[in-house]
Amino acid sequence: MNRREVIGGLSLGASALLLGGCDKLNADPGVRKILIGAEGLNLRSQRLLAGGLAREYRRDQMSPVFRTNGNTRPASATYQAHAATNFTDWRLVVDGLVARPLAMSLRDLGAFPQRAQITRHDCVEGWSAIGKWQGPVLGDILKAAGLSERARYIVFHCADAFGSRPYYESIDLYDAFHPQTIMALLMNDRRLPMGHGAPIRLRVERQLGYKHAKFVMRIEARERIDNLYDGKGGYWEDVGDYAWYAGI
Ligand SMILES: Nc1nc2c(c(=O)[nH]1)N[C@H]1C(S)=C(S)[C@@H](COP(=O)(O)O)O[C@H]1N2
Ligand SMILES: [Mo]
Repeated sequence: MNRREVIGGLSLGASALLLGGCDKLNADPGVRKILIGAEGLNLRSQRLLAGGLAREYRRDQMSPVFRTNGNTRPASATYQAHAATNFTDWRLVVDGLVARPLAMSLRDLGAFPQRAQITRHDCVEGWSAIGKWQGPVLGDILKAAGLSERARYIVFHCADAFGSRPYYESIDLYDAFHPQTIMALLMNDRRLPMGHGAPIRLRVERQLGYKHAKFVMRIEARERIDNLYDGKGGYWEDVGDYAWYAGI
């Protein structure tokens, strides 16, 4: 059986599994309101009709060149010091509405089961590239931290900024616990290069490129995002009026 058939066969099962895993979420009146009501046709049609999984590709379909976009070298002195020491003393913080705040080294992150996926990245500026990403599943990290019942959003705080505005992004729990939502440590089988977000970046495969936060330093579980920065849930959402739910 080739990879494509495996993925094709998986998609029904995985979306059933996903729905199973989301029973608790669906039972939450707030989440039900988001899924059914307020967020617009794109979110609803993607989630109810698309069958759940982003397409995965074969090795021979990988792009020979995967360009970088946005910031490629965070200016912060702290970040640069970590980069100079191969992120040995760097820690990924997981905090906010969690029972057990975490500060994880690259080794800790490597100890989670690692998921690999070859997917297509689509930038809103009109380019795409197919690459391989590997790292722990975000849901496993959130389970390790013990997400509070009050948490509705997962926010990714990045090391870089445009001027005085730090880059950040956010997703809801449906995408946070999606089986293809991973924190990538490897790109195309190598440690994530700085330009692509070293040491770790988000892959949230059914959304556009700007949601895939690079240089993630801190993952924060929150009840609300309307009281963070300009309240739209992400850097480009705040400054460029980009959609918060950027379904492909
Ligand atoms: N921290 C951070 N994450 C970011 C960006 C950025 O500038 N800073 N740019 C976004 C955009 S618009 C795209 S298309 C992708 C580009 O990822 P790449 O550089 O690996 O191609 O990262 C996204 N994540
Ligand atoms: Mo982008």
